[in-house]
Amino acid sequence: MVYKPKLISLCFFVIFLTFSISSQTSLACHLQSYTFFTSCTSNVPCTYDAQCGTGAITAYLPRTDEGGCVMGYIKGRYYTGSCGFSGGIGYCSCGDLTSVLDTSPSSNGQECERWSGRRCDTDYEEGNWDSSDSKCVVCNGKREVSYFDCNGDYNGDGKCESACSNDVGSCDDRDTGDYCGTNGRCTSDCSCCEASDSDGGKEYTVKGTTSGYYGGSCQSFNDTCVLEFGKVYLEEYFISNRGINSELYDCSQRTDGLVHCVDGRCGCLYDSDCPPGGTNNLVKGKCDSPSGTDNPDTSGYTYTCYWPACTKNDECVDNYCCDKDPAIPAADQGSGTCNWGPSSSSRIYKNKYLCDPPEWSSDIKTTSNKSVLDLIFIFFSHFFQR
Ligand SMILES: [Ca+2]
Ligand SMILES: [Ca+2]
Ligand SMILES: [Ca+2]
Ligand SMILES: [Ca+2]
Repeated sequence: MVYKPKLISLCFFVIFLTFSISSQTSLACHLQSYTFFTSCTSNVPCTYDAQCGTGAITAYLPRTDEGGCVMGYIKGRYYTGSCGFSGGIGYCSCGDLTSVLDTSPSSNGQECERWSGRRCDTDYEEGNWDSSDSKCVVCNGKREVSYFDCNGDYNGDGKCESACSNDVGSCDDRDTGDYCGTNGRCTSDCSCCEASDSDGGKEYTVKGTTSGYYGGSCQSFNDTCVLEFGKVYLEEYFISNRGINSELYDCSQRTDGLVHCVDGRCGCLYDSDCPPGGTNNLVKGKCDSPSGTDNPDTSGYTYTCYWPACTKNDECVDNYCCDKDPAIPAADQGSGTCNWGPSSSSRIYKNKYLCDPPEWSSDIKTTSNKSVLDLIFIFFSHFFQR
């Protein structure tokens, strides 16, 4: 007798528990389908629901049941509309614009939701659908920080995620420094930094601009002259491993006359820096620079050697002569090349002298000297004859 009420209570509890468990399995969180409309007009006569709106679609809403979990994917915002009867006459009644769901995802970045908890509404979480990894991710800026499903919450990989931002492009599911695009690497800001070098790499005679990944961001550097260890070097930038790299280059080891670092490249400063060039490699080089001979054909200073046609003998290397030297009679002048050197005796002018054959002037000199002597001789011989 004493224990009877407790026994009854226990029986009721067991019955309640059994009912509770069975109702939870049969009434677990789920998505219920409804008809929605893109537009809806209230208070118009109707006989059935579809007359109240246009653009009817089937979509879902979470049903609040006794626990469990369900995932939904935002389809858009639509109206509910229903035909309600009062006194035998139907009138349309429209609901508010409502976010409705699909049961499966359809696009990258689509908003995804999880409904769970005691009545499917105590634990709500939302994220973005990552279609490449098939998961609902939680974003921090352009990166995935975590993801979730009905089995739990997980740490994200922290990588750039196109489901989080439209700016991620080819860096989706990649981290800072990872390869992307055709010749790029991802920056810390999740953009793909493509590498390029205007002078094609290590071109020491051209001032180049190199752009690409450097230290987590996209940067650009110009080849430049730097003072290091008491000497001026060329700091040459180039692309390496899809990023920017650089080296110090000593222009003075060159043999083409471009022996100084000038304005981000190897160049000449003085005419003496330039080796012989031009026709037959016999023309002395000139440097288009303030300390050299400015080349009027190029505006400003290019700090490069050039070899114009010669106009006089000293513009040719030692022991060679210019066929346009002013000492040559105009009728015999050439187009301005250095020749008539000892290595080509057949080309010595008139086959007699180097650069200054007597035919150019000595005949005239001899004639004038002789006439003066003649006058003196004539003058004195005049006295002796007396
Ligand atoms: Ca992704
Ligand atoms: Ca370069
Ligand atoms: Ca260069
Ligand atoms: Ca110039």
